[in-house]
Amino acid sequence: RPKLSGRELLCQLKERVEVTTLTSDHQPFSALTRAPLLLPPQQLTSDLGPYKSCAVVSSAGSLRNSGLGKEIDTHDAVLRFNAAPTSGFEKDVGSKTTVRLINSQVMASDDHRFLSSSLYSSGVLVAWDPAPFSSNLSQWYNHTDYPIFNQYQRYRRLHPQQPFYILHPRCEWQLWQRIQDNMAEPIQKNPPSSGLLGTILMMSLCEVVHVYEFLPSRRKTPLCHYYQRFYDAACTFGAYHPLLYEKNLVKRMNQGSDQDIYNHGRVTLPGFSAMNC
Ligand code: NCC
Repeated sequence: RPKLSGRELLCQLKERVEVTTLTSDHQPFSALTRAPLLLPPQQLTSDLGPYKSCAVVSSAGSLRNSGLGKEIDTHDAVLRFNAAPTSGFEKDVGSKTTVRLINSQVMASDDHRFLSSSLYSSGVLVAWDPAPFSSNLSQWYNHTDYPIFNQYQRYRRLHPQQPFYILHPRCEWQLWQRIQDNMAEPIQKNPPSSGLLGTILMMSLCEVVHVYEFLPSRRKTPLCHYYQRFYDAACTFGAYHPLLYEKNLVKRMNQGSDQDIYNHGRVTLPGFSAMNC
């Protein structure tokens, strides 16, 4: 199979990955009339943006001492992940949060105090759960990895004003397929990491997307997260998620320079609206 150029890869993403979120009229959720999930009536992409310039801030330990905070905050919208804080780390990661993408493990585990912690109360929330490959929504609804729907419903009741979406699981596997089809070897059948999902999400909302420390800079470190004293190289290279393959794909699509990666951990990708395919 011929290796696709960066441009061709970008067009494949635009054409074959649908960034959609669940809405209240989707089956089986629309049938839950007695205890509604409180899903939004509209898609994330019709409620939010479009933005000119966006930042996706990975949670990597290599953000520590990066001094990237000011630059990150100049973007029109900033996406962060899971329990990644800004408070106390502004110099390195900035303080603006427009969207927070969270996995269902964060929503369900007691340590994260998802329902009560103020960490989650700013910006738009988007949740996702590793859905079984090629399952329909009803099959997934009955066998989620973590209790995403229960927690979603509880959070929505406590914070009815905060916009909160759930990513359609089809998006995970369409993205996974793009990775697999562009790699020479079989990759693990687990969904892509929040990092790549968030990048695609911003590509559907923004003209240009800057991803920080997804491809590690010269500050590369076994420190897992910039906000925790926990060391594991698997955070950067992957175990459950096909993270190394995700990074390979992003490297091929990067429109910025290799020096930008090395010095700033910065990758530049065009948004879908700015691409001619
Ligand atoms: O670690 P996590 O991701 O929250 O990081 C968000 C995204 O940043 C990129 N990253 C992170 C650390 C690092 N050293 N290098 C990186 O490139 C990755 O793209 C990552 O997706 C997740 O994807 O949701 C993940 O979540 C954690 C964990 O559930 C949450 O942090 C909550 O504690 C997972 N860790 C475990 O399950 C133990 C992680 O595998 C993936």
